[in-house]
Amino acid sequence: MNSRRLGWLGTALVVAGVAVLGTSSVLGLATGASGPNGWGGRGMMGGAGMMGGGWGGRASVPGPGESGFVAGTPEAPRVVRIVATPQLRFLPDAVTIQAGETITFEVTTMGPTVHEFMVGPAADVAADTAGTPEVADIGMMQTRSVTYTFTGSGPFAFACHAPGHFEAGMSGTIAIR
Ligand SMILES: [Cu+2]
Repeated sequence: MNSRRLGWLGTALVVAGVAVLGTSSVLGLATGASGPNGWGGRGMMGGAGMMGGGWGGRASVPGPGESGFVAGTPEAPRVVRIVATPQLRFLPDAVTIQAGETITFEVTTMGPTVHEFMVGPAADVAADTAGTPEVADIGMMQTRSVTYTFTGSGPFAFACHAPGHFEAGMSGTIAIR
């Protein structure tokens, strides 16, 4: 086996590893999102390894109606983690908040498609209005965060405005409990 072949094999193994990692992470998120303790820290990720101590190993924070819920404030925002997928979807695509809460959205891109994350009044989010809070250029396995205070009764929403993504359905809803 020559060195060129070894190089190819190495690349293939890395790609396979990312694919497995991505699948298990998304499954873990989908499963844990329904429980009060979240999905972090107990799954296959183990909080270390390839993620380098990133979002994979951290516990999520209870939301409204879940035991241990603490409303986010400007001084101590509540953290909501969202995965952006190559299928042009957010997981989860529905987030529940308490009126007036301050939330820090930590958005991680899973897969090679670069995403954006905009949050605010639903009409502004739908129209991609300039000045609406947003993080852009979230590359594969990168996490970017944006903090927003939900003042008023809404409606609020979030969306990705990378070309074609919103039109393909890459958006999410905010429910006020
Ligand atoms: Cu996107």
